[in-house]
Amino acid sequence: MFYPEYNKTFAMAEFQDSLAQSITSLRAKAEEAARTIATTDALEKFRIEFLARKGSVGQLFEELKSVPPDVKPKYGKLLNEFRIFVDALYQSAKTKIESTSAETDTFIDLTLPGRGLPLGTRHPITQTLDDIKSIFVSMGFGVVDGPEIEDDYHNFEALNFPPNHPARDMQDTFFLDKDVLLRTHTSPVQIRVMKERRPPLRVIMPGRVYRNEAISARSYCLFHQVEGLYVDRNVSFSELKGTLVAFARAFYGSSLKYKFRPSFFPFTEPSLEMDITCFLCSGKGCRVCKQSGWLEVLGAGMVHPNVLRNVGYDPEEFTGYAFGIGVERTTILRHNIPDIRLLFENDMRFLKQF
Ligand code: 2NL
Repeated sequence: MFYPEYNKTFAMAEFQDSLAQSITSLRAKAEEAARTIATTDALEKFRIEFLARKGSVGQLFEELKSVPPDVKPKYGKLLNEFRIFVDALYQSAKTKIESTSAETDTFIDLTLPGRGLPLGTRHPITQTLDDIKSIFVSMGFGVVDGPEIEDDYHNFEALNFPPNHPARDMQDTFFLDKDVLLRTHTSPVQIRVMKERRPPLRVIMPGRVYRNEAISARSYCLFHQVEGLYVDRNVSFSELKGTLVAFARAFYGSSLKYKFRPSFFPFTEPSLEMDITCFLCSGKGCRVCKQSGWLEVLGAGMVHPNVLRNVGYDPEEFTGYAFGIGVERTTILRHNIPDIRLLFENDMRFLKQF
């Protein structure tokens, strides 16, 4: 375009028309081109055609050089705005391509096997609990549970603990209040069950119990028990022994050797403890059985007549047996675990081994 110096007014008018026309037609062209951009190649073609130094927009800026100086700022501003507009077309086409190519260009192999989630295992205490439970359930025992927070009556008095029995001592029992405590055994559940139901009664109560003892490799302030109870007419001591032997064979193996020793519990009379031959040394004597060749596995006895009277059963009509199994002790023996505290630390390196 030529703008004669001598007629500025004419030149301005002509330039305005001409530039306005150029912008209008270029704008339509650029919009159309931008709409159809679908690939990175097309995007680059658009940039070269419109935005590069020698592109259409650049050409208009070249023309601006020959525009009379007094109108230059005005048209410069107009052109700048147009360049920003075309650049915006370019940027939005670019964003569109980038977002779609991320989806279409990434190859996803749907036939690949999924990433496996690490599987948890049952805690060794839970495994022992489940094993003990299923053996007694198969013999016809029901499973019941009850509160861990108890009162003196259910935890001690109803179980024939004399008023000044050392087990009631502050050293052994966690008291929450004068008459409120954490149960020291699961027996209070049996008291509750016997008060609610009438014989025949054949139940086990697995659960957590608490003792305020010095913590060591052998004892912890918290542990688990499975207690069992059978009350009916003519329940005998030999039936108790038969049941315990059947349990021990199922749990420790059928070739097991055992013996019963007389013992004492306030809530049973007579009372016994059951020993089995040490399965680590087969009775020869080792660290685990303290060279005795025998392992103590449970305590049991015939339910004391006072306990039966306390729950409203006539001891002349009904007899019963009861037993208690320490779950931690059983687990420690079973796996030869050196320290009871390992069972409560939840260290994955330990738990993964079971
Ligand atoms: C042990 C011994 C035992 C019982 C628990 C019991 C419960 C009632 C009545 C009579 Cl309601 N007895 N339980 C009886 C004998 C022994 O546990 O050494 N446990 C780890």
